[in-house]
Amino acid sequence: MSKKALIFGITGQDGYYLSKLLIEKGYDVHGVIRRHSNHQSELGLVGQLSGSITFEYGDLTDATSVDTIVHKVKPDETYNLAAQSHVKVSFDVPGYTGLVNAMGALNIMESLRKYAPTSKFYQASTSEMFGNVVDEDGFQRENTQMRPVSPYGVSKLFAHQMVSIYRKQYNLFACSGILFNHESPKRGDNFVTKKIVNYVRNGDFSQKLELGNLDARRDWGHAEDYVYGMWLMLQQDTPDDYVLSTGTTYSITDFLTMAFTKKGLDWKDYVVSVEKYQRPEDVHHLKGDSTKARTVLGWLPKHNLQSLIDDMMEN
Ligand code: NAP
Ligand code: G4F
Repeated sequence: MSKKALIFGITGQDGYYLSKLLIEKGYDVHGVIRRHSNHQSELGLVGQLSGSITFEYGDLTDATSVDTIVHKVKPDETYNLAAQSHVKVSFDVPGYTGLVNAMGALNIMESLRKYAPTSKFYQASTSEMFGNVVDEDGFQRENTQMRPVSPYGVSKLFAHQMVSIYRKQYNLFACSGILFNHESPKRGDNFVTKKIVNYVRNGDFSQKLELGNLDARRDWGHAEDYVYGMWLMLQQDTPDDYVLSTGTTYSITDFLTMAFTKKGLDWKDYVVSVEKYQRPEDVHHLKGDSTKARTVLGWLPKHNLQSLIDDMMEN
C-alpha cells in the first residue's frame, strides 16, 4: 500500500514542489486548502497537479478542522508548510501571524499526538529565527543562537521550540527544517526575487522598480532542491533538525546585477529604493552551513544562484 502524506500549505510554492515529488514517489497525497471567496483560486499553484491529490478544507487556526483532518487521513507523513510567510507583512498583522505560524503548528502537533502518534512530522522552520546573529566564521547553523527581529521570526521560533518539546516529551517523530531562502518560478509575487524577475521579464520599463533595502544579503537556493531535503528528513530512523542552505550569500544588488545583465541592462537605471518597502528591522546577513544535512542526509543542492535566476527568467 502506498504511503499517505498530509500537506498543510499545499497551495504555496513549497506545497507545489513537494506534492510533485511525493506524487512521483507514489504517495497518496492529501492537502489542506482554505475556503476562498473566489473558488477558482482555492487550489493555487497545485491546481496543475489536482487530479492526483485529495483535498480537505481546513485552516490551521481552527483546531477542530485540524483534528478532523488528521483523524480522517491518519497520515504516515505530515508536512506543515502553511504560514503567513511574508516577513514585512508580519509587522502589520503580528497577532494573526502568531495565530497561524505558532498556534497553528501547535494545533497540528496536538492532533498528531492524539490521532496519529506514529506519523512523522516536518515543520517549516526558517533562517529568520536567527535574526542578526552570525557565528564568528560568518555562517548560521543548527546551534547558532536564535534572536529573531520580526513577528514572523518570533512566531516560527515558538513552533521550532515546540517541535523539540513534542519530540522529547511525547516521542513524536518531529523534525524542523531550518531553511534559508528558496525561490522558484512559483514564488509569490511580493518576494524580492520574484518582484525583480517579473519587472525584467515584463520589459515595460516606463516606471521604475520600487524596492526597499538593497544591501541585505541572502543565501538563495531553489525550492525544488529544498523539498527533497524535507522528504529526506522524514526518511531517517531518528528525528532531528537540519539547516538547508547553499552556503553562499549575495546582496539584493548582486541579484539585481545578475537579473538585469541577462537583458543587457544596468539595474541602476531602473531601480529606486523607497521607504514603503523598508522594514522596521531587517535581517542583514544570511549564510547557512548545511554540513549536517549534507553529511547525515546526503542532501546536496543541484542549483546555484545563476541557475535559479535562469529558471525564474525562462519559466
Ligand atoms: P507560501 O508560498 O507563502 O505558502 C504558504 C501556504 O500556507 C499557502 O498554501 C497558504 O494557503 C497556506 N496558509 C496560510 N495561512 C494558512 C492557514 N491559516 N491555514 C492553512 N493554510 C494556510 O510559502 P512557501 O514559500 O511555500 O513556504 C513554505 C513554508 O516554509 C512556510 O511556512 C514558510 O514560512 C517557510 N519557509 C519558507 C522559506 C522560503 O524561502 N520560501 C524559507 C524558510 C521557511 P493559501 O493559498 O490559502 O493562502
Ligand atoms: O524576499 P523577501 O521578502 O524574503 P525574506 O524576508 O528573506 O523572507 C523569506 O525568506 C525567509 C527565510 O529566511 C522565509 F522564512 C520567509 O517566509 C520568506 O520566504 O526579502 C528579502 C530581502 C529583505 O532583506 C528585504 O528587506 O529583500 C529585501 N527587499 C528589498 N526590497 C525586499 C524588497 N523584500 C521584499 N519582499 N520586497 C521588496 O520590495
